[in-house]
Amino acid sequence: MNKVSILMGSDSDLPVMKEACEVMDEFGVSYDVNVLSAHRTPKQTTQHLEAAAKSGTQVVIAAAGGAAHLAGVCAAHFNGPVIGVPIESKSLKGMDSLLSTVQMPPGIPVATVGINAAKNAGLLAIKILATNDKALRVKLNRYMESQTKKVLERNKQLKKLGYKKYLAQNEK
Ligand code: RP5
Repeated sequence: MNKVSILMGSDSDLPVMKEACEVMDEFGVSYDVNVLSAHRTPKQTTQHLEAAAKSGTQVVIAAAGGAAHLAGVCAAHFNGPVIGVPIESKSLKGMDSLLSTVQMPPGIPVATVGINAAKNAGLLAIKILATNDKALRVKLNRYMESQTKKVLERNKQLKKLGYKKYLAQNEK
């Protein structure tokens, strides 16, 4: 049983979705990653979601671009939390993906992150799992602390160098 199942409508989404995989790797959470489409493989997508629910998968992350129905289809077939990642599209820069993922009808919620925000989708999945997993909560706290430290260190450097030197140093 994998705790998280990651789906994307096309392998062209993988360069973005690898960031969600990296979060799972970093936190040591089991996951599977699949190219399955709401439109091109409707039957296999449904079968996968039903099997995932039966096997005890707890969170689904679904990414698609354009007329992005994948996350909605996942939410229709999987009773656990579904996180939608709208993928940036060529013609409308992902606004089409964003609106078709986020604007779900009442009764079928999809927790939608920003356009191409696969890392946040991964972290949201970790946060959901951590509500019921103490070891994961500890890892999450460490992650948040290290993020805070990094920003404070940058602030210290900025104050020390002034903005011109700071920028010049980061351009190197
Ligand atoms: C969507 O159509 C996919 O999620 C992808 O973002 C988009 C384009 O797919 P490809 O034509 O690159 O396979 O279903």
